[in-house]
Parts: sequence; C-alpha cells; structure tokens
Amino acid sequence: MSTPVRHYVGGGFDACGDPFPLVDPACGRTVAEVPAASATLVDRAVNAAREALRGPWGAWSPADRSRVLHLVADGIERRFEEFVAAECADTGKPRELAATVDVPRAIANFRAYADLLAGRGEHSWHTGTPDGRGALNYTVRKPLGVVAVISPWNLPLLLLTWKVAPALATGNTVVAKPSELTPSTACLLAEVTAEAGLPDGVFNLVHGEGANAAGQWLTEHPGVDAIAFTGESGTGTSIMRAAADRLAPVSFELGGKNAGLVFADADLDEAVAGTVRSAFTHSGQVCLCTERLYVERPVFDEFAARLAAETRKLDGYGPMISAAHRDKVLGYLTRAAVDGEVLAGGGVPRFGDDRDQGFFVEPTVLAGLSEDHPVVREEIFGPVVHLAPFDTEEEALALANAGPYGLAATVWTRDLARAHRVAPALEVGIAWVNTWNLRDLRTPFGGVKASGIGREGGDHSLDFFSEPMNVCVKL
Ligand code: NAD
Ligand code: 6OD
Repeated sequence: MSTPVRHYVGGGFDACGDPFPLVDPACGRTVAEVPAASATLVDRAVNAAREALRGPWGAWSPADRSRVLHLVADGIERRFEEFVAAECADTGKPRELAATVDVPRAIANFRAYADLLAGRGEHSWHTGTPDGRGALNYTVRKPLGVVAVISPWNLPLLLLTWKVAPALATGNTVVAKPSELTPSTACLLAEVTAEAGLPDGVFNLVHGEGANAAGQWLTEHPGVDAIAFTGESGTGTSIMRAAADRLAPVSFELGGKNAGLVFADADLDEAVAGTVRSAFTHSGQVCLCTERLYVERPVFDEFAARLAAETRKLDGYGPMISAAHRDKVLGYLTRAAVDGEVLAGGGVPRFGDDRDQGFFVEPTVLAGLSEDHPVVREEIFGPVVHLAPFDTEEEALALANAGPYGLAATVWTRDLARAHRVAPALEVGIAWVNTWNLRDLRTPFGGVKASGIGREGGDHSLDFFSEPMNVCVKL
C-alpha cells in the first residue's frame, strides 16, 4: 500500500484510535491496519472545520477556490499511479477499471466544479419590482458551513470527490468519512489537498465504521451543517434521523434495483454487449448496474442464450468487497438455483492461486424467478442479472417501475418514438437509451423513491452545497 491509513484533522495527520484490519478482498489477507476515530477525534475534526470557515478560506474568492480545485486535480494527476494502486489494493478491482474510470473521474470531478464555479460566480442580479417601484435585488450564494461527506466502498475515490469537490467549490469546509473497507485513496487525497495549498482544516478526514462509530458520531454532531451521503438506503434512513433533530439538509445517493428493457427491434449485438457492461462492471458493485432485465418475448430465447454465452467468457473480474458481502451474494444465488434457472455462472470460481482465498463470485445470469422473489426485488450489489420476458410496452414499463427503488434504467430499441416514450416514463433518476453509464457531469444525478433525495451534478451540486440569500435595496 502506498500510504499509511491516517486521519487528517486541522492540517495534521494522526493515526490515533483502536486499529481494525484492512483486508485485501482479492486474497483475503490482512494487509494493513486502520485506526478507528474516537468520538473525541470526530469532534476535533468538526471543530477544525468550523475554525477554518472563520480563517483565510472564508475570504477566498470563487476564482481562488477554482484555482485550488484545479491544483488538487493536478496533484491527483501527478500521483495517478499511486491512486490507482491504492484503489485496486482496497477494492480488488482490475487495474484497468481504476485507471480508466475511478481515478480519471476523480480528476474530472475537481476540474468540472472548478470550471463551473469560475463561470457562475456567486452573485446574480434582479432589478425592478412587479409594481414598478424601484428596487435593486441581488442574490448572494453562501456556503452551508461544515459539511459531512460519507461515502461507500464501491467507487471510493470517485464518489468521495463527487461530493468533496462541489462542497469546497462553494466555500464549505468538509469532514469526510470514507468506507472503513476502502480508506486508502482518501488518505492520498488528504495529502494532495495539503500539497495544493488548501488551508488547514478545510478538508478533514476521519476513519472508522458507520453505526455507533465515526459515521454516526459525525452525522449526529451539532457542528455539522449538512450531510452528503452515498450508500445503502437503510443507512440513509438512519442518517436522516440523526440529521432531523437539528434540521440539517441532506443529499442522498442510495441503493437501486435497476431494470433494463430490451425491445425486439433493438440491435441485439449492442444490447448484449451493453448488458454485459451494465450487469458486470466492477462485478456488479456499481449502484447503476442492471440487476433486472426484461426482454421482449420474440427475442427472449436468443438474447438469453447470447448473454449467457458472453457472460461465461468473462475473466479478469474482481472480487466482492468482503467475505460478508460474498456470502450475501451467494445466499441469493443458492435461492435462485432452487427456485429458478441458472443460465451462466452461479458459484465461486476456482483459480488455483491466491485468489481462491479471495471473495470472488462468478458473473451470473438467472431466469425463471417470480417478480416477488427476493432475488428480483432486493438489491444484490453483485454480478447477478435476472432475465424475464414481456409482451407489451405497457407491461415492460410496469415491470421496470415496480419495487421500492428508482435509480437508473436502460432501454434498448431502434425505434426512436418508442425510446422517447418509454425513457421519460421510467420512474428513475437517470435512463440510458442504447448505452449505459455515459456521464456528463453537468447533468442531474440521483434517484427517486428509495434511491435518493436530491440531485447532484453540475449546478445541482453547487445549489445543494450553498444557500442563496436575497438582498433588496430600495432605490
Ligand atoms: P453503507 O450504507 O453500508 O455505507 C456507506 C457509508 O456509510 C460507509 O462509510 C459507512 O461506514 C457509513 N455508515 C454506515 N452506517 C452508518 C450510520 N448509521 N451513520 C453514519 N454513517 C454510516 O453502504 P456500502 O455498503 O458502503 O455501499 C453500497 C451501497 O451504496 C449500495 O446500496 C449501493 O447501491 C449504494 N450506492 C449508491 C450510489 C448512488 O449514487 N446512488 C453510489 C454508490 C453506492
Ligand atoms: O457517475 C456518478 O457521478 C456517480 N455518482 C456514480 C455512482 C455510481 C454508483 O456506484
């Protein structure tokens, strides 16, 4: 590992706290120790962040902040390989994924918000009043204050920076708590923020678990003004309770059970290749991954056979994040094998090397389960997709829109009118047509129903992390 796991509070690194093991999911070995922050350390971090709001940072102009965000991006770029190595070590993901998605997106997150901020400024003007009396109104955008950023283990750096960059862009200070399973790239990020010249206390980092630990202490802390969280929907509920007492605003990106729709007129080559990506990228451990695929009946058998064949060819994939998560995914597969049909995968691969002690699960295609089966209803967050046929567009929409989640969906069709009819009728935050996970960072990102609260991305993030205030001057 490239850097020891340490807290970063008020500009100083610190490894205090009871250590817990950091396990390499690709081989099951403990590779390092992570210090668990005490409640006192969390308190220190929040106080350092509060203090920094009153320091020079509070007087930095948007242009100054934009410049420092670019310097952070430069710093990640300079240490690109260290970031890639740390992300792969913590998650077990293939190098190619970290080097083409996670780390480039972290850089892009800082650059995108630096550029947006520079273009947008912090004042807007409105003159005149409806009744014709003279007044000059202007709106000032102010930071919320101390923001807690709590992130999960699947895309650790990408998802942390997705919130940290706009929070800093808008002048807040941050206390971040990455997942206890993947703390390393956050430590590198702390080093880079210091190298970039971010004043002490503007970015703080504490490690530890969530419930009854650093995560909970942070969200319950009266000095935290807002909470930006990505993770499970159930955790969102707990955090919302913690925030409710002091009415702290929350932005939540939560779980999903994403559906895909393949119409008979789709380009099946594209739909099969696209579904392999959408179901099995990072072994299904991306919140946007397709776990339910509905295929129009005339092409169902052909599609299922081709998807299963392509799935069997997959190799070089990464493990589940932990033994516990592997066991959870395998539990679903055991039930699916009894109640339905396994078209590809379904078990644990054997490699004949170290990886046999890791937490791998085969990419798996299932069919034949009822819509109320737990495999079809619950988020699995593993390399598992279930196929079912449909007969009409209305039925396809009803199937896709069922269930408690509403994060993302894919539609595969060559019929333009159908695409524009079906995509907006999906109850999700983002629908892709003939593609998956094609991202423009200026667009709204988030979920409906149990998949989230609020939207991030572009101006949506800058709006969440700042508060507009109106000043009215009578002329
Ligand atoms: P998780 O909710 O278990 O943990 C996420 C973070 O919250 C971790 O840092 C954890 O320590 C912390 N945490 C846990 N309990 C807490 C509590 N009571 N108070 C405060 N903090 C607490 O999620 P995970 O297992 O790390 O991530 C997988 C989940 O995240 C899946 O459900 C996935 O769909 C979701 N996810 C959603 C998105 C999105 O954009 N919608 C993106 C990535 C992951
Ligand atoms: O692309 C993004 O901005 C984003 N937040 C992706 C989330 C992926 C979930 O695992």
